[in-house]
Formats: sequence, structure tokens, C-alpha cells
Amino acid sequence: MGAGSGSGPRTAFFQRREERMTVNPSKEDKFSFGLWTVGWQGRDPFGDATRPALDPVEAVHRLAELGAYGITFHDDDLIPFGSDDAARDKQIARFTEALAETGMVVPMVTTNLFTHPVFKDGAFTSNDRDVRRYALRKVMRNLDLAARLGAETYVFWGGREGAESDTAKDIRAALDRYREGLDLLAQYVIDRGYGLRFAIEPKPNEPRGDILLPTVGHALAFISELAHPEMVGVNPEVGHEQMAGLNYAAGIAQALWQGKLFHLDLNGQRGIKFDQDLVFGHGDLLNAFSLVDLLEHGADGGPAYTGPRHFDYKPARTEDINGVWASAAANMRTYLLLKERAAAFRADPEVQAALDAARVGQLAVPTLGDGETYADLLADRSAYEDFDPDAAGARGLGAVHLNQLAVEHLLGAR
Ligand SMILES: [Mn+2]
Repeated sequence: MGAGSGSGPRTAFFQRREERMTVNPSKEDKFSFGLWTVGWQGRDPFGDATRPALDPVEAVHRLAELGAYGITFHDDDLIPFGSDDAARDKQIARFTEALAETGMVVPMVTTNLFTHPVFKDGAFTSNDRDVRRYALRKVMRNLDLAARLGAETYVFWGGREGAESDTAKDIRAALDRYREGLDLLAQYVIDRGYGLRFAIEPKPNEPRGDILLPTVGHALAFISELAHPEMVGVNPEVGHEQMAGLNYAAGIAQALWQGKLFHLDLNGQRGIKFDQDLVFGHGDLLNAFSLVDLLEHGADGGPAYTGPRHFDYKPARTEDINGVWASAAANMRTYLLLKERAAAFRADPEVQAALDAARVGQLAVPTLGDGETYADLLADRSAYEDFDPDAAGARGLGAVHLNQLAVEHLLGAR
């Protein structure tokens, strides 16, 4: 199969390779990066920083040159914690100027509610009421800035909202306080006319032993309990779901199904271990392929998601500043290559035949006919009395063949 002997397939292979050389990111691709990604200095629990601090203004310029369209940040990424008003205004002015010079946008903003020791037991769900009130004020201040910069989405990652022991945190009370906080902030956004939507980012653990709203499913269930559920969706991260052993593309599919995919964080993770934040595709590449196929072709062949393709990765601690920019470019190039490979997969007649053989499209057909009732189903002898379960049980699906075709497209062998 694939590029065998003979000039035909070989020529086609090299033509494809030529085409792929031209895969370069542009603003239309809507790639965005967190300031904290390329700005990560490589400090981890066991070691000091391996890189110098990066000026946010330089990050804006370099990412724009690489083809990104947007940049995102936590309040403290842009304005160091504890800055006075004059320093804060000056930094915002420098950043705004860099955005104007490059045409970069700020599609999403979020709050750092985890670095300062004040948040060691959480922000909205700290046992200490004064800490909870302080956290809400910190978010409101940054919501004002997010609206000023034209952001559409405000992310809530509750990394410290959790515990290490079951006895020190009343989970039901913590969820009450989480809801109280988000309801208050939603009302603030409505009253100010900011037009921002909220996106909850689940994570199972790290830095807390156990974090509240640990998976996409937990977050979706929590959202249904809020005062303004229509304003709140999810921001699932590849690595966070995979740290819980879950299928990221499947979680994204459910978020889309519920109309709740407001934003997403792309990166790579290799199995159930600490949060690696690898380059997108540098973990479970086959799941990344399925994810891009879903995002780009999941709605009758067209994009199922049109928001930012946001990368929340960390350039490996081993890299110098050149490696930082190489890894930033790698995220975008990998996404575009997967997009190209997924399009080739969809266009392949053998894939279409394998999809038909596996009856993938049949799942879209409702189980009951139009207007059919359970009484009609009970009266349908072909559904039960005359049905041959042994024959149906003997049918092959051909799922492995279909998956192999995906692998071969991913490898560039077709
Ligand atoms: Mn992560």
C-alpha cells in the first residue's frame, strides 16, 4: 500500500512533500499563544530558571513574525504582582502599542490565582473568606482590562481550588463558593456590558493533590448549576484530560455537542504523569490527528470550531531562546500538517469506502423512524421476534482497517 515501486506513486509522494513545504501559518489560521508559554523561564519544582525573563513586547513581535494572530495572558504575566498604578499603566501602554504595531489581537485573558502564597488554599474556594473576597476583586480588575483589550473569552483555571486531604475541604461548600464567585463575576460582566464569555479549564491535579472540576465532564455538569449557564463554557487542555487517562478528542466532541467549546488549549502529553505541556502533537499524535480532523471537518466537512487555536505549552527546560521560538513555530506547523493530512484522509476514496463499511454514517440515522413510537417498535417483529442477534453479532466493523488508513495518511504513506 501507499508509495510503492514505479514512478507514479513516487512522483505523487514528492509532489505532496513539495506542497507541504509551503505549509506556513498566517493570521487566518487564528493561532494564539499565552505570554506564559514562550515566557516560561524553565523553573520547575527541582530546578532554577534556565532562561532569562522575556519582555511581553518582544513576545508579541516574535509571535507575530512567526504567523500567530493572537496573544493571551494572566494579569501577572503582563503586570508583575504588586506593581503600582503608574507601573501598571506604563506596561499596558507598551503592550497596547506592540499590539497596534503588529496587528496582534487578545482573544482571551485569564487571572493568576495560584502563584502568590495568599492563594495556597485556593481563591474562590479558599477556606478563608478574606482571601475569597480578595480573589474576586483581583478578577474584576482584570476583567476591566480584558474588555478594554477586546477579549472575547475569560478563562478560569482553578489550579489551587482543591486540597491534599479529604478532611480539610468541604467539597459541597467549596462548590457553593465556586458557584457564588462565578455568578457574581457573570453579573459584573453583564452589568458592565463587556460581552465576555467565561470558559472553565478542567485539570485533575497539580499543583493541588486533587482539583475541583477535574475533567470536562465535571465542568459541564457544574455549569448547569450556574445562574448564567449560557455565558459559561469550557476551555479543555490536551494534557489535562490525558493526565486523567481520558480521550481529549472525545471530550472536545462532547463539549461541541453541548455547545460549550468556547476556547481550547492545545499541547502534548505522554500519558498519566505530571503536566508536561509539550508541543502540540509531541504526545499522542494519533489523537491529535483525530482532534484536528474533528475541529476542521467535524461539521458536514467544514470546521466544527472557529475560535482561536490556542497553544498552552511550555518550551522544554533544555532549550535556549532560539529553541523557544523553534518550539512555538513547531506547534503551528504541526497543526497545519495535521490539517493537511486530515483533509487527505477525508478525500481518499478508500477511506470513504472503509467509513461506509464500518457504517459510521449510519449512526446519524435516528433509531426510531419519523413519528414512530415505542408501541410501533413493540409491533415491529423484525426488531425482535424475527431479528437474528447471532448474525448481527457476527458482523465485522472494519474499524482496524479504517484506523490503519488514518495512520498511513498521518505518516504520509498515502
Ligand atoms: Mn498544562
